[in-house]
Amino acid sequence: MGLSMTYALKIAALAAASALAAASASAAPVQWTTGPGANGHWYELVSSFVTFDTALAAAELATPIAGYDAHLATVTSAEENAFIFNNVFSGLVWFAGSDAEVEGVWKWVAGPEAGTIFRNGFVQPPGTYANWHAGEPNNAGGEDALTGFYFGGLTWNDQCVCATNRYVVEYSGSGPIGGGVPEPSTWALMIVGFGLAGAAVRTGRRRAVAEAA
Ligand SMILES: [Ca+2]
Ligand SMILES: [Ca+2]
Ligand SMILES: [Ca+2]
Repeated sequence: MGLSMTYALKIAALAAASALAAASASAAPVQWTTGPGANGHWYELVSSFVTFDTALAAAELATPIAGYDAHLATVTSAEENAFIFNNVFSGLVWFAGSDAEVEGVWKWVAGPEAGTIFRNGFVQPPGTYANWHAGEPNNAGGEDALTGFYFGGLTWNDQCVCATNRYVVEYSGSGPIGGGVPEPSTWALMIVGFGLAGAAVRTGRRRAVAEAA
């Protein structure tokens, strides 16, 4: 999550995410258990068309699978990219990459890899993976969010955060439950806390009205 994302946008994204949680259509999660790079993570396509920020927030709110915490998918190897393409969805989806914080500096913004830079200007940092389509990312008209499989194959594109796409939730064993807490979870929890406080205030008001009546 970029620091540039305003609090108001976060609240709007979370509100949309909460609404989505009730209405989203998703395929059954698929676990990656065999083949090179298999990590035991679960992957799930959510077929609702949502903005990047909503996908990021909604993925964080997905119910963990057996202790594997949920986040918008991070794709950190060719094998993981191919696994998702072949077993989860081969069409256009959001992944948890963003250069909203610093233009041209692409980071993973969810999951255990949150904060890892996978493209720095025109340089791919050693040990990282990316699969940009030729000529991408091009920031055409201002594009700060990562989409996979945009061009019909395995390659990636940068797209406006305002676009609406399906997305892939990844359930990773080393997420917030087992490791550090990514920033999006922190604010999601904070906003849930505010929501509860608001509900308490509303209940109090109703009580006051009832007592006055
Ligand atoms: Ca991953
Ligand atoms: Ca950009
Ligand atoms: Ca682009």
